[in-house]
Amino acid sequence: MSRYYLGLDCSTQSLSAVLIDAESAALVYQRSLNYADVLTHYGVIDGYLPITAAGQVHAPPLMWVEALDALLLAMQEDACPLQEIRCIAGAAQQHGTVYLKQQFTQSLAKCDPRKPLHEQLQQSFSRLTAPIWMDNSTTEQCTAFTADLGGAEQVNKITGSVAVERFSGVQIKKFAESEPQAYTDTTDIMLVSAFMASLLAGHPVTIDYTDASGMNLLDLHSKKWHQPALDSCAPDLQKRLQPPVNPLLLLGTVAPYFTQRYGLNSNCKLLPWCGDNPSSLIGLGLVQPGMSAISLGTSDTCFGLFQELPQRMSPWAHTFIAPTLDYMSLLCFKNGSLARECVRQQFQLSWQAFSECLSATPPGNNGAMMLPWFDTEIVPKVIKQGVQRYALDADDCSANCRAVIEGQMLSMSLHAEQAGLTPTSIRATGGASQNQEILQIMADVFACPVDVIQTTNSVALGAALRAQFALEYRSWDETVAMFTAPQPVTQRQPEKTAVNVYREMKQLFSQRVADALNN
Ligand code: ADP
Ligand code: XUL
Repeated sequence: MSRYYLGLDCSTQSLSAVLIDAESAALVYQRSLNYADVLTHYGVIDGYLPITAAGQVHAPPLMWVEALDALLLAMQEDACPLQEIRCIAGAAQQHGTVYLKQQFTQSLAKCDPRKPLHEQLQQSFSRLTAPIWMDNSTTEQCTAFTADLGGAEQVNKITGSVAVERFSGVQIKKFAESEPQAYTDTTDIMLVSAFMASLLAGHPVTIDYTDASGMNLLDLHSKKWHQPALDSCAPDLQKRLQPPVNPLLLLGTVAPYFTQRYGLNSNCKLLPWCGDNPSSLIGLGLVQPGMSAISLGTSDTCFGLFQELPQRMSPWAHTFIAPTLDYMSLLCFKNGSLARECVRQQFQLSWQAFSECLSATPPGNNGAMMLPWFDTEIVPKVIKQGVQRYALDADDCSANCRAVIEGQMLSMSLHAEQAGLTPTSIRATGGASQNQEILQIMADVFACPVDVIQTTNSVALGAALRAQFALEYRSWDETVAMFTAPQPVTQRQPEKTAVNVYREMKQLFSQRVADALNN
């Protein structure tokens, strides 16, 4: 019997697949499909719709449906061995909510494999767009929710995070308050992860523990919905969510639509989908406490696994249940790739030229510094966007390239430290982790070695490894070992002089962040 496992990643900008063969320990296939490039008719830029109201960032869920068909078609055309796949797992951008009518369940159950899925699901939505993690339009709801639950510390202690705008509970609250009739018409509310899993299963699948912990609604201690949190957000919310599921519990087999249309095996098993960051933890091999990872994607994230819930939760970190059923701590910085892209585009540089600018400038940037708030920021909380420059000419190409990267790394290091994450080694991933000059600055600022693993798509790889774990019953260490060994050639070591420069610079940076936030 084959030992092929497929991992899918429905991220902000693209849907990706990674296929592994556990027999030969080989990654046999990878493919990624960018929504803005391939599904142009949805009109998304960077994966979301043009912004029509302050802070409101939405994406059309039908686009993710169509992307799934497009990806499977591409895989079929590439002669990917779909028939051989034993189990599929997936992961998706966290926090985004999809609002469905009763019709969804019926339409899914009777999907005709001769017609594309999105044509058959058009009438399924009680809300045509889904707020995604970049949405920060719910400050008012956060305030009311926090008061209902007895204060920020209490919310953090129970749900693993203080109330945050992008988390699903307050997003649901805003919808229920502003569109009560549409909320009444909603029978199921899913996260992007559960929505995608439902498509593959052919019936509604509930939210898994890992992604449920990104909603401010789950009691992390009992792994059950926290009733006062549900009650604060919307009436009869429990009915629309169903109890959260263990991410390692098999869901059954793939729906006939996919076996008939793409030749997937009718015995192919399915797992619930996770949040992308929890999945990346596995894809990076972080199955033991101690190591940390930094993902340089649309958002930049910094995270690590631990076994016990901390006594005191940091206000910066989000604590999620990990796919191993341990815990993970995560800090999310919104000004990630999009901020780097702003500088690159301002000076019309290729990534190669951007890297050359980094090489041409010294650590510390001759005293220039940037707070890279091209957009509003999550960590630290910046509600009004605005890049701050110190001793930095806005037209100086090289200095701005270095300043944006140094600003990002200093901020990550500073806030990770405050949340108890002081890595002794880092595994880097995400689109920008292929950039060696960026990784060198990371190693110097954090004063520890930085490794990169073979695939840039640790989220999809993590999903494939979860699928393998669920069917093969090996230990986590054994499951991840073959696929997550770092590449020795790409290891970046911290350089002593640069480390000293950044140690001093961090203090000044910290002061400037505090001053900027007070103004
Ligand atoms: P997400 O999964 O969040 O959609 P990715 O992890 O796929 O994002 O990262 C995509 C980003 O990677 C692009 O927006 C681009 O800015 C960045 N990227 C690609 N190549 C490089 C490079 N050589 N240097 C820096 N950034 C890069
Ligand atoms: C994490 C977060 C993002 C999204 C998109 O809290 O909001 O990392 O998961 O990748």
